[in-house]
Amino acid sequence: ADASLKKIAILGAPIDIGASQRGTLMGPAALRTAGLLTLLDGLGFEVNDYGDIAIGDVADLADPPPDTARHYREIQRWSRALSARSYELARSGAIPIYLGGDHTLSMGSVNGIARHWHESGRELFVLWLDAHADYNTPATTISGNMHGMSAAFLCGEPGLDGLLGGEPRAPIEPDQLELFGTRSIDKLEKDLLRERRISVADMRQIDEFGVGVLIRRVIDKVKARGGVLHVSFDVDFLDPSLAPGVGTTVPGGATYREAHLVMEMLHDSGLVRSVDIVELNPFLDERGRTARTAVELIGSLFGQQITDRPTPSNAIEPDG
Ligand code: 4U7
Ligand code: MN
Ligand code: MN
Ligand code: MN
Repeated sequence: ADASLKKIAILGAPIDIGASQRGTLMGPAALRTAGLLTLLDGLGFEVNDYGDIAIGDVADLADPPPDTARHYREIQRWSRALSARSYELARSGAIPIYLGGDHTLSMGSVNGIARHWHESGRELFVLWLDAHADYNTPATTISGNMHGMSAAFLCGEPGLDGLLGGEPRAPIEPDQLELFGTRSIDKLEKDLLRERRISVADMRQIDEFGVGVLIRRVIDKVKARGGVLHVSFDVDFLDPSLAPGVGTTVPGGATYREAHLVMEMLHDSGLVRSVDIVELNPFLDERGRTARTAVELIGSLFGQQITDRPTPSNAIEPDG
């Protein structure tokens, strides 16, 4: 087994201007307070916490900001810094876990990771656990909030072309994106998803077939193509009764056990190489419940089990 796979790199990104509700900037601190590092350490990982990324020394670019992308300039700074850092972290062989921050974090984190896997000749698949599709562009958005544009940006949709400046952009193909847990899509967003034939495991499908069947389908697809997986976990994937600490709650989300099963099966797949935890808003949380739930789920993603089955699938597999 590849020893570097037992290394986890934690990086916080206290961004909150991508959303309309302020407060996700406290997310990294809340996730640490809820015991994320101790938990991963206890699961046998060598955990390095690189603190929160700073954007103070990132110079502003001069490209014209789209007028329907709010706080474009600030998000540009975060995205450029994150992409560069994320590329380095992915290259080190460790498993990066990014602590948000709102979902604009992924524009930087996933771009850097995608660049790395592109250079390594492996396909990167992105599993988007989220109530929303985040497939708006400056041309389709109703709110102008950039956290609703990150998946579209990563698939190379037009409208934010200058966002990364000189930082190399590494778009994924629409068939490398897997939306999961979706239950709120805007009208123009829906049209675009259909046009691009993006795979969507929405809540209706989850009700009908169960998360087990649907997540197995994703795992099998990634395995068949020799790819690796990035998990972009928007906490609003979870039902609001279980995760009140988010700004954009949508009823009818994943239950406690559905979410854990997803994470457990992903762990057993051995495919996960990087993770975002985004949209946790501690200002809206109830006594840390949402933060603790998110941390428990990351535990399942990294091998926490009810019984410790001594099966071969019980470990992250070395690169094939
Ligand atoms: B999140 C929305 F209009 N689609 O674009 C938009 F409903 O990262 C929501 O998934 C986006 O939380 C939600 O503003 C972004 C809205
Ligand atoms: Mn999201
Ligand atoms: Mn969401
Ligand atoms: Mn949100």
